[in-house]
Amino acid sequence: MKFNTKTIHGGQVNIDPAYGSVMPPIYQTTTYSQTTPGGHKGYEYSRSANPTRTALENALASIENGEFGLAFGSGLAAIDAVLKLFKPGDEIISTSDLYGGSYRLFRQIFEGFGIKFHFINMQDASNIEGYINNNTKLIWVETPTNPMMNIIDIAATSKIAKKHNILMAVDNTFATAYLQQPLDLGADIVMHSATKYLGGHSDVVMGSLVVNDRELADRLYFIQNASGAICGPQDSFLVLRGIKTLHIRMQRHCENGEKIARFLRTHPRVGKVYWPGFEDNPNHDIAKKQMSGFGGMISFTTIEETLESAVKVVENLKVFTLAESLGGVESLAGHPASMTHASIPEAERLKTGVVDSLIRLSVGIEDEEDLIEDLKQALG
Ligand code: P1T
Repeated sequence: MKFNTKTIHGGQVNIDPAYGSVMPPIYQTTTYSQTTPGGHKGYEYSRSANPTRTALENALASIENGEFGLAFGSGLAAIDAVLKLFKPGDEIISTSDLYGGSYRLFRQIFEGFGIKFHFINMQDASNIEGYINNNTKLIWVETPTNPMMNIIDIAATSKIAKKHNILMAVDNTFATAYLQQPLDLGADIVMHSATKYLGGHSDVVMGSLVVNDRELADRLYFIQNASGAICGPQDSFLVLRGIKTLHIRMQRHCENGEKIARFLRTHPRVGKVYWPGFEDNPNHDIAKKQMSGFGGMISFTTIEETLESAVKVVENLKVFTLAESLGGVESLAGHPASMTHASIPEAERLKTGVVDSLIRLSVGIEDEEDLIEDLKQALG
């Protein structure tokens, strides 16, 4: 089955054996009757499994070309489940430029439990090996990174991980399975904040993991059930519905993203523009190799390079909404230094380029002319 068909049908066999409903029923139930202790139809308690969540988990696995999908109450809950695979003394290598909440979870929760993190620049994959030792258990890759849009070579990184027998996880939130399929490139775990493009309508907070290895899936399922950070049936239904239009939304996000990136680059009040589709972007070749498009996320700085100038621009936007999050049909603008990445110490975020004048755009699927007009008036 090809990708566009998969978004609509993937994993969705016999979705409603009772009445043949085309959309999966929302099984709004916590529990399931048993004829005798243990005598049930595969479902006993909705933390352990729920049929609507199963339908979603199968769809998630299908679009990522994976075997096993797991859905969680948020993206961070999904990352939290991955990190619970490890124990004190274990070491994890992560991209240094990543979502502020992931950084906070690593540093302020799991470091306290004795896991050591190395935050490094992975744009040159040969940087990674210097940080590997006998305790290294995971390479955590976000690509494109949030918010600097750096691209990490997934295939090259997975080769290093395999050579040293280390797990590799990719946060695929920005690209989605439409643009990039990390498991096919050698990753062991693909993670999503499904809150973003998978849900696609800014109305659900959710996370997901997809893996191919049964033993790894069993361990993650054990954690999902034992720790309990699952999502509910209504939200499962909504994200399943979102996935059905992922391909057409992403196509439009990419088209609008390109128009806006190229517009910003020519604007006299704009400083740097970060978008992997520019031919002279240092990561462009890798982006072209591993992605089928460049997505709808763009970051840029103001020419004045001041906090005040960036704040003025985001306050003046009218079609773009100033808000956290991304990946919905509507365009959003954010100020990473004070919003999504405020939990990263200033010195750390400045090292990765998250300066006070940086603005991040999640380009929606509105008419591009309206988005460009809005940016023009806000920058002017
Ligand atoms: O918000 P949540 O569903 O828990 O997902 C966390 C997360 C993980 N990974 C990436 C790449 C993300 O961008 C996020 C969430 N990010 C935002 C809310 C944001 O505005 O960047």
